[in-house]
Amino acid sequence: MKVDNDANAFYCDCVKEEQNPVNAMLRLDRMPSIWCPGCGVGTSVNAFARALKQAKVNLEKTAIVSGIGCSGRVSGYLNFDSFHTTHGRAIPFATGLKLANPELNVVVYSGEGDLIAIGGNHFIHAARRNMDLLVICVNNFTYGMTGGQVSPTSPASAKFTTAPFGQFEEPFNLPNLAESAGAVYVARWTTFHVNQLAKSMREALNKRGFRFIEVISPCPTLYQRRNKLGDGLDAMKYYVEKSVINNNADTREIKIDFQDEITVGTFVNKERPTFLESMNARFSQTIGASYQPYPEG
Ligand SMILES: Cc1ncc(C[n+]2csc(CCOP(=O)(O)OP(=O)(O)O)c2C)c(N)n1
Ligand code: SF4
Repeated sequence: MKVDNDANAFYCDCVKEEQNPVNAMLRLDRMPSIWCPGCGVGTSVNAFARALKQAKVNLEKTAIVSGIGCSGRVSGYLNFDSFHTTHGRAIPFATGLKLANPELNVVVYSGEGDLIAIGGNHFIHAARRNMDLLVICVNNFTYGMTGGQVSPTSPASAKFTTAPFGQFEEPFNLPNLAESAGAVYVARWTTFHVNQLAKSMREALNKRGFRFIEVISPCPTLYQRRNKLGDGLDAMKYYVEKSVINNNADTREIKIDFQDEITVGTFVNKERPTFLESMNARFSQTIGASYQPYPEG
């Protein structure tokens, strides 16, 4: 790795502007990132940056919101109006942003602990309302940032700092949770499926309503080491071996067991009125012609 010491930036020559098409999307002055070698969060960001480049959305009006955790650091590395909010509060913050300025494309990008444990209540209600948000959840089955505790997706029998004899609680199946709560777009990919992931992200960026993408991602430092699952490359081998692409799979059937099959694909892609469309329709109907519709973005 050749290090560029001339500029204020400290990054390897593999990320020079002319060489990498996604550099404009990133805050290179903040590189290197905090993520460990083999971590999947950065891989997901690469797919997201490519999707942003290809999506037909106004990048000037795109905002990224994340909560707390290793995945929650994504907002700090993206070259957009970005907000690093408190733990579990990315979705309510993003909801406020969207309602205050409906023209914005608001993306929430965070971990399953942040979004589904402390933030679980916000998640289900935003999906129920069909709030116009794209939510990207990096699911590494653990709380990485705080030392490898059990998370709401931790597979049964895997070990964690808080479950040294193996965890036994039923994990959430996130695509099914999102669909049941009302999401209009639901997909799951691993960090091996970078092209499919970028395509899903692009598709979801160009759609309105509550859109959810789960990214199954390695945490070699805490989850894998404790469970003797090797490094980042071993995680990729596991994803190759055990992933089954099944677009339109019934989300009730795609829970993830410890080191077992992972069903990936785009499971839901449908239309229903967003929160603001429903609000305008209801008030127009009940108040009548004097109602001035709220801008829908
Ligand atoms: C109110 C509050 N409670 C607890 C914490 C500690 N905390 C920080 S990150 C985190 C979990 C993050 O897990 P996840 O979202 O899965 O992200 P990862 O680090 O695995 O990417 C917790 C519990 C906090 N910052 N604030
Ligand atoms: S602790 Fe895990 S999730 Fe956090 S940066 Fe390291 S590998 Fe990634």
